Amino acid sequence: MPVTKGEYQVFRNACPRNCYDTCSMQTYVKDQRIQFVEGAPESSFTDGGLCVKGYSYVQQVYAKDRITHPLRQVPRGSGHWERISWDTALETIARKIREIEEKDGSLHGLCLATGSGNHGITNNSPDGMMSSLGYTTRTRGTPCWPAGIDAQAYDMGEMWCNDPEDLVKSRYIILWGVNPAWCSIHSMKFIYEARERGARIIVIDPLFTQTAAKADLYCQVKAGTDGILALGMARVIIEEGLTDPDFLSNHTLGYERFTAYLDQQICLAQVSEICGIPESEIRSMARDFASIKPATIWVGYGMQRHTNGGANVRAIDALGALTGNIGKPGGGVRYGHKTNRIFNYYAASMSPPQGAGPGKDRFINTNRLAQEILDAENPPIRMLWNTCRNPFSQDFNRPLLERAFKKLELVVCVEQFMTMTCEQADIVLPVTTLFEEDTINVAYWHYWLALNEKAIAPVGECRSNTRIAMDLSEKMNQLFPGSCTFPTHLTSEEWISREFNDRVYEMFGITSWKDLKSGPVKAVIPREAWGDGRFATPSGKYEFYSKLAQSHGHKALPEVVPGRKPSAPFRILTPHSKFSIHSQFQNLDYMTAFNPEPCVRIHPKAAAQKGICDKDLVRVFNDQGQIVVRSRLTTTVPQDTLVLHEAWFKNKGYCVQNLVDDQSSDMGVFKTGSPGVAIHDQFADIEKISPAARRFPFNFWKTR
Ligand SMILES: Nc1nc2c(c(=O)[nH]1)N[C@H]1C(S)=C(S)[C@@H](COP(=O)(O)OP(=O)(O)OC[C@H]3O[C@@H](n4cnc5c(=O)[nH]c(N)nc54)[C@H](O)[C@@H]3O)O[C@H]1N2
Ligand SMILES: Nc1nc2c(c(=O)[nH]1)N[C@H]1C(S)=C(S)[C@@H](COP(=O)(O)OP(=O)(O)OC[C@H]3O[C@@H](n4cnc5c(=O)[nH]c(N)nc54)[C@H](O)[C@@H]3O)O[C@H]1N2
Ligand SMILES: [Mo]
Repeated sequence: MPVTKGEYQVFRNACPRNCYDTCSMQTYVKDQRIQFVEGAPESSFTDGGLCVKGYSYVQQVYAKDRITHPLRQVPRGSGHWERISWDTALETIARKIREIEEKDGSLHGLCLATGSGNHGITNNSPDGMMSSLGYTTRTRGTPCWPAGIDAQAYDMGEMWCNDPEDLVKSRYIILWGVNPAWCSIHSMKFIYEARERGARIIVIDPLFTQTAAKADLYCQVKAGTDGILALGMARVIIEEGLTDPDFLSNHTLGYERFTAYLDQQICLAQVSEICGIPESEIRSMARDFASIKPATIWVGYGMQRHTNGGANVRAIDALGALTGNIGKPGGGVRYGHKTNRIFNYYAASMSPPQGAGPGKDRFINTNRLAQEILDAENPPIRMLWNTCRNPFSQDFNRPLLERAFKKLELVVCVEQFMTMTCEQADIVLPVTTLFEEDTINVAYWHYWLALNEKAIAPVGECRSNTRIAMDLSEKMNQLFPGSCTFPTHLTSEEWISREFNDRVYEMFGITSWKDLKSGPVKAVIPREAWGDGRFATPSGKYEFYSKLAQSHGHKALPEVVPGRKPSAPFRILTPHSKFSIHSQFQNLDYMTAFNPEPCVRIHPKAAAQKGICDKDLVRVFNDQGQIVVRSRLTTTVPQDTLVLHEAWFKNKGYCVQNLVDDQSSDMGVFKTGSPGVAIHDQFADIEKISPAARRFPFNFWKTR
């Protein structure tokens, strides 16, 4: 039962977005309607506050354009939608699944495309639903962080880092290619507190971000050259005798080879030239980082989205090891962690039906969805079940995706809003928001666990992912007995209970998940990441020299790997926005009021060369496609760079993926099954649209 506070019933919720902060929330309900939300005060991470997106949730739930009943579009892409019943929708889907199986003798023609729309633990049910039908095709990997995960796995055995709340103990903090002022706002208070206690804050980013604006030192590195910069710093640290000899001799492997490499290959003058940072600045950063203890580096996901992203993260890790900062309070090279992923993942793991025979799922690279659909043969992918994912907004090479979708016979999209992907679907199934279902949430950054309670009845005919899986199972078995093993009658309490085990209870110091009704709880963390000096690598040491990396086709040492060659005059960066999480939130009226229009950010000098003024209509184009958008002149971007933040602006036809291709980054296969994407190694040109051209109706969304 919820707590009653005055005229409100107060429920526990947890923001399930793919975000560092994964906020613990409280939801105030009156007359069965959400009135407002706030951050939970019990979590010292959330600390009673939400971000601008979090505060817009009430509008998201009750938005007039939310999809509240199943829809069918005939033909696909025509815009001719009709309302259908759940029964019709599920029967159409069930019959198609059976048809595929009969035609191909397997279910590999059925592909699940999941993304990061909802990270609630029971929201892994779409995976379980597929397993319960048989052996299907699945997307594997993640666009967020794969290259960096592998890099840390080669160096230390796995990705793991200190509690972000321990940032307050740091005395020197490098925020390297990360923008917490926008992407992890709750971390900022720990950074500010560290500064109040005397820490210096350094930001290394090609863009002068809002985080950079708060720093003591901003270092405008050229994109993709972070590895070289780190190796330059390493050379200074070694030359000036600022290493930690105890840590190096007791806990590392390959130090001699690493120093030999630096001696032979790394020259500071060249480093300075390549990275665009003065030699004196590289020296003083290296000295300060090595001598002010404890020092820490937060490596962002933005900086590893390059063809050499993994190699660059390895070079940065090396700085933490050289100076013995790894394993110390307030120290370490922070990237993320998965230590709390110890749930049962019951909703995700079902057995195939009897008679599915021996078989295996077929996996495709999640970061190359379009190409993988086009390439899949014997059997081809015939049906796509798309959930928690908006590929037409978020996936790479949009023109190719349009081609790939033409190959599909049936597209089902489980969604809240009429997204660009729904526009390319045959059937849209309306899904609940976090306030309309029960689940539990943990983060990949902080160490809190929170309950998410159903605060209101589902809006309209919306159903949760798990409920949809149960209902499809029931329909399958009704039409084709024994064809699906997914449970059909579990209560949400049962779904949650089945995710817990003794290890989870021990980690979070609770005896029942129901304890979470009184508030979120934090994992009991015995020591800092790698605090005992034992690493999970083959040697048990920090490996400057990794044979494992070498056996996977990479350099054994964190060597310089050149970036992708430019194919057009400007680099385009498409990072994350303050006002959206990917394709979510920017579509709401509340957010449009803050951030009405998309734009391309360009340096005034570059703009002058192109005859572009502020707010001009411009065309950004490359070999793959184009975007028409207004310009914004700003000195926060380098002269050779254009910035277009990723987001879905409803009705504006804006889609950065017209320009971004699916080039893989160097690492990711080892730990996540697929390489990452070089999202920031993209190039384009820009031109002003002449007044004459503007007289013709301009099709914003059509690629060329
Ligand atoms: N150019 C460029 N592209 C990028 C990136 C970039 O930086 N630049 N970043 C990449 C990264 S790191 C990521 S993680 C991806 C994110 O890409 P996606 O995973 O596609 O992310 P979202 O747009 O957040 O969510 C997808 C959809 O899930 C829906 N949704 C929300 N809640 C639920 C629910 O409970 N159930 C269901 N079924 N659906 C729900 C939302 O309405 C939304 O349409 O984008 C990647 N793409
Ligand atoms: N508000 C908001 N918060 C979010 C998200 C969101 O969409 N909106 N998305 C969530 C998700 S799924 C993720 S993966 C995280 C991402 O969190 P972050 O990693 O913080 O976010 P990004 O904006 O992808 O990239 C951060 C910075 O990397 C910089 N960068 C790009 N290339 C380079 C380079 O070569 N070198 C260096 N040094 N810097 C470079 C970009 O300029 C950018 O400022 O945030 C999460 N939080
Ligand atoms: Mo992400």
